[in-house]
Amino acid sequence: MKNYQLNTENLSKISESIAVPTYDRTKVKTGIVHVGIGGFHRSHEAFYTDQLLHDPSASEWGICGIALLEFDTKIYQTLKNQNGLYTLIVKELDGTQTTRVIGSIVEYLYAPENTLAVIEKMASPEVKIISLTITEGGYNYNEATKEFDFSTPSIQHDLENPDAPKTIFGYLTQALKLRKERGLKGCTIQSCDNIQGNGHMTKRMLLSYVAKAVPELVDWIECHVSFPNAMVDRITPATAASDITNLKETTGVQDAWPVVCEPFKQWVIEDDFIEGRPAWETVGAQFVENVEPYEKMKLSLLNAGHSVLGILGALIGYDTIDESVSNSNISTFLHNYMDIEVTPTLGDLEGINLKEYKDSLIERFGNINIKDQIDRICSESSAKFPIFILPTVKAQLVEKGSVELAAFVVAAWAIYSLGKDENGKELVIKDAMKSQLHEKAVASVIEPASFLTLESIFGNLSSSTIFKDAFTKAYQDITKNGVEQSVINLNAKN
Ligand code: CS2
Repeated sequence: MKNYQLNTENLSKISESIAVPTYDRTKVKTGIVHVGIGGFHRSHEAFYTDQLLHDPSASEWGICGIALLEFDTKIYQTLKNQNGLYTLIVKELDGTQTTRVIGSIVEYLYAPENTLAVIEKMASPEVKIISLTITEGGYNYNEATKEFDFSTPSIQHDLENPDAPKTIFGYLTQALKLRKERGLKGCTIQSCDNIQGNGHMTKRMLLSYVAKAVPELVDWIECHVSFPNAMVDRITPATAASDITNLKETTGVQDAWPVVCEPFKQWVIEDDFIEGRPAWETVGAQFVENVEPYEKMKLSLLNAGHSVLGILGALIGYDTIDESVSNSNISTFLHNYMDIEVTPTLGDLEGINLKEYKDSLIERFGNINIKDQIDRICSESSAKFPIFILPTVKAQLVEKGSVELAAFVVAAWAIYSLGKDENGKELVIKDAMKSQLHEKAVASVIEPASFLTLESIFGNLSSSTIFKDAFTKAYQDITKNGVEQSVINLNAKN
């Protein structure tokens, strides 16, 4: 088989082996600027938008992908070499794969070397939406103070150097300031991150920053910028080297960074786009008045489920989520956690069959073709637990419901943070708070509840005797019996 480097020039040859965009990409204008062009954006919003662009009337909704951080240089170079094109490989449950080239990213910019171009692009009149996947930790929210964290060095840098920003807050502020000064319209800032009320969070954090950086811009933003909430979903593991090789061997396409994902996808969005929006509903997105119940369901079942499987699985010594869920003791524990502790907190979910949703999650987690890395799931747990797991604990404490299973997962996380699995193997911990977590984990060996004093994660949860006692008991059980035997003991009780 002849090999072709993925780029515009080779697209018609490539179309002989896999599906490619059939719309004229040269006619597509940039209506969306997206910050954070990692795997998830490319399996989700860029995929939906690619489907949409096949309708010629949608041609004003192309995407300009922004690589914001120095860390993003590789994805920027890849997209640049491939004219924004990349391959999406959907891995079905039965092992078959659907592969297609996605063409919706029509421009790309590397912010560290092109700051002004990025600000100009965000301020450009044809851009109606600035969307974000900047990760849960990217919003700079501090759980202890419940406020924007001004102590972060990069935020300090942006306040002192407004023309040379490094953070998303500095960039958005400069771009919106330009829009105001030039008498242009506002735009929609659309978060695609896993945060409850992600639009509200984006607005609150941005306005906190702006109130300090350019106070006179606050009112303008209130009137001219909208921040819809959205629930986003598609499991997208990190691309493995074997995905790149297989793609080349089976299709002849040479793509330096294809994206792999599961077949399931969901995007539920509040219809609040101040300067208009693409008709994403024609390609499967749902627009609703209030997305909150969907977000809550997804974050506290799917994302929390991931963290449960990830942390417990990591300690046992597993590498992937499917390995973890295929251990029936662990999957029974997860089922119990979902039924006993999460479900009572979800309220009325009109039109959703929760039992089916939970069963479908276990099936999705078990997709052996996805091989979602436990390292990916456990990374940045300090930003994930406060969003995925702790809200359930707080709601259960108010209602005097059980918190035993959540406490068990938090205790497992404390032990995980010591840095070794139960077989003594080193764990790869990627977390912005890695050293603080480790410090408290070491203190917990003597006094387990020390871990809960990490206020920027747990807030005042350590003042709950019920939670503290459940956590301490779980910690001691795991230390004495190991994760799996402790899970078996808990399962026998439920
Ligand atoms: C995962 C998510 O990062 C995580 O911990 O739970 O990336 C998850 O795979 C996506 O939100 C699925 O939609």
